[in-house]
Amino acid sequence: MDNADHLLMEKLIAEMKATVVAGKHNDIEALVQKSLRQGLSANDLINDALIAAMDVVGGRFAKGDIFVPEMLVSAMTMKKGLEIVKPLLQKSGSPSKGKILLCTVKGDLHDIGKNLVAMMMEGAGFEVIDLGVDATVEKVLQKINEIQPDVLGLSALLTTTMPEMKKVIEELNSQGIRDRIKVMVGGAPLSHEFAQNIGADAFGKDAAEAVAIARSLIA
Ligand code: B1M
Repeated sequence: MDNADHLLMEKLIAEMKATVVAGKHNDIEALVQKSLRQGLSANDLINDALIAAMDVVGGRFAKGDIFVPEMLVSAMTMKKGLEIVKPLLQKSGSPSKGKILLCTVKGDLHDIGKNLVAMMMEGAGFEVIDLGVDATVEKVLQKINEIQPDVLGLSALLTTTMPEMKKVIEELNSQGIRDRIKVMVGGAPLSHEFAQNIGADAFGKDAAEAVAIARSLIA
């Protein structure tokens, strides 16, 4: 890539980031398609434009500069962008590398990060069963008993919903099935230490790390 290409990529990334921050959901698809046509990689697009934009949005929300409706429109804009990148992350035809049950825990409606993890997992050849958001302990356990996944992936973005993860693990213990399944947790407010404290097998910092961890947990 020469200097002119590099500058063009930076300009496109900045434009996409600004579009998500401003919540211009009608503009994002064309911009993402244009960036991919120009040779921007799906990974750079996701990390440097889409995720980076949500960090800006979160910062503005925390300062009280914007409110939930604005945050929601930005999230919708990011999702539209992700949908276009999704096929590029997905491989098909190869046998499943393992079964992953994913969800966002009870009380928590944040699903962008979880969806990204799901896309990357599918792209890496895992079969992903997504229980969605606001998943109660009962719903998670019922699904585990039904489909017998290799890994349970729990996501939380709110400090107030993190304790739900511990409740799921406690329930796995009390049903005597904890040793049959690996548990990975993730989400911005979590840490390795938290994962260890609640008895999870692993903490995934981001979607790429989540894939690497799933591989090692299943191996
Ligand atoms: Co909310 N929100 N939100 N929000 N929101 C946060 C999380 C917040 C940090 C904003 C802030 O104050 N700066 C704050 C939480 C504070 C706290 O708990 N300490 C917050 C709040 C307070 C709230 C409400 C309470 C606001 C209100 O109503 N007053 C409310 C709660 C609703 C609820 O859940 N019950 C709320 C609502 C919303 C929206 C609905 C408007 C929207 C969500 C839309 C949606 O997801 N469909 C929203 C958004 C968009 C955000 C921010 C701005 C962005 C989150 C995001 O999508 N990030 C967020 C601020 C921030 O995080 N910067 C914020 C991009 C995403 C790709 O990253 O989810 O971290 P992330 O996922 C990463 C990694 O964490 C990891 O991989 C992903 C990819 O790299 N990962 C995993 C995630 N899950 C994983 C699982 C794994 C492994 C890795 O293994 C299983």
